[in-house]
Amino acid sequence: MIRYRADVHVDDGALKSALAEDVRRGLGAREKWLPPKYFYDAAGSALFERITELPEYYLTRAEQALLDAHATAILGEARPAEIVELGAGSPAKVRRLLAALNGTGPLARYVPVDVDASMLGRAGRALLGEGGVDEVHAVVADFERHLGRVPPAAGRRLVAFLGSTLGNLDATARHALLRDVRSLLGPGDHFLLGVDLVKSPCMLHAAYDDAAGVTAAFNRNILHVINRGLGGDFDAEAFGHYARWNAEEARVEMHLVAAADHTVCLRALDMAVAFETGETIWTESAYKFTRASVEAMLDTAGLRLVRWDSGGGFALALAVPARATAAVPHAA
Ligand code: SAH
Ligand code: AVI
Repeated sequence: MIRYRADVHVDDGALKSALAEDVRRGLGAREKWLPPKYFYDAAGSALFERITELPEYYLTRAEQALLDAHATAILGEARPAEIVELGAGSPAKVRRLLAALNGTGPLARYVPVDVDASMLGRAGRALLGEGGVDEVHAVVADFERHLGRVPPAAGRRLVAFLGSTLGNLDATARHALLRDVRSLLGPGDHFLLGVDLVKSPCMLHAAYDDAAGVTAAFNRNILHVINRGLGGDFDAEAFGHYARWNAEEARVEMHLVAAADHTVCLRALDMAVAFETGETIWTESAYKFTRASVEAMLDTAGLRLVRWDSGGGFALALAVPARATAAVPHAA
């Protein structure tokens, strides 16, 4: 029996053409920007793993503590036969969910979905070796475009989207993604969402501008990804790292700031990009939430909050598909 399989919907070619389109649009704009999904090549994923261990980056520890404290109760409610994990990254968090299945036997199937293939193979095989799951069906895909390609459910399903990665999308993209998640769920299925909460600006700023400079290296990695993918000549060290809390929009904004006037060439696009001193590329937003904002966001996507566990400035929200509203009969 095949216990590990991977479906690749984003191969090198597809990634390159999406990167070309996004970079042309983002760096061609008056206010330059890049989509944060391009942080995550093998080097970017390794840098993110280092971020999760930084003293300032409380998010991962807070979420793991919530999983340790509440996974048994959450899984008792969801009773999944399979877990689909969006933006899975390392297996650290699903391991905590699997550990909480004690007594009910191994999970029938784990379906990690991630745009970076480098983590998925290693993580999947490690989990199979540990015996907590019978089958791993990895999906190398963009969760904003390819959720329709997640294989049909193999039993009661729990879709998990942890780490507050949903917060890296703006409101329109979040809504579209949650609608797609809704369509992955049938009656009895559940959605587990990890969200970072609004808190002190000082804590937020430190989490995205750590003293050791690991977040700065993670931010600059997007320029290395562009150099490799599009024949660029970015000097990543010619850009500073800048993070700021925008209270009005409830988001941390991450930018790369040009240290001097200069021009960058992107050979594959036949494109020259001019930078003035102090000009920025907006590389990421990390939206922060409240219970009310999460409930409202789920509600508009047809999902109903059934459980809320919070602590350490983070929260786990468990939701189910909302019942379709009964059609209002037409007047005779
Ligand atoms: N879930 C892990 C990892 C979070 S890092 C945790 O909570 O610690 C964000 C992960 O999402 C990375 O593994 C990255 O490769 C993935 N990712 C980011 N944008 C994505 C996209 N558009 N489609 C699929 N995966 C994406
Ligand atoms: C993956 N994502 C939730 C991280 C975050 O906190 O927004 C990515 C990150 N960016 C800077 N540090 C970590």
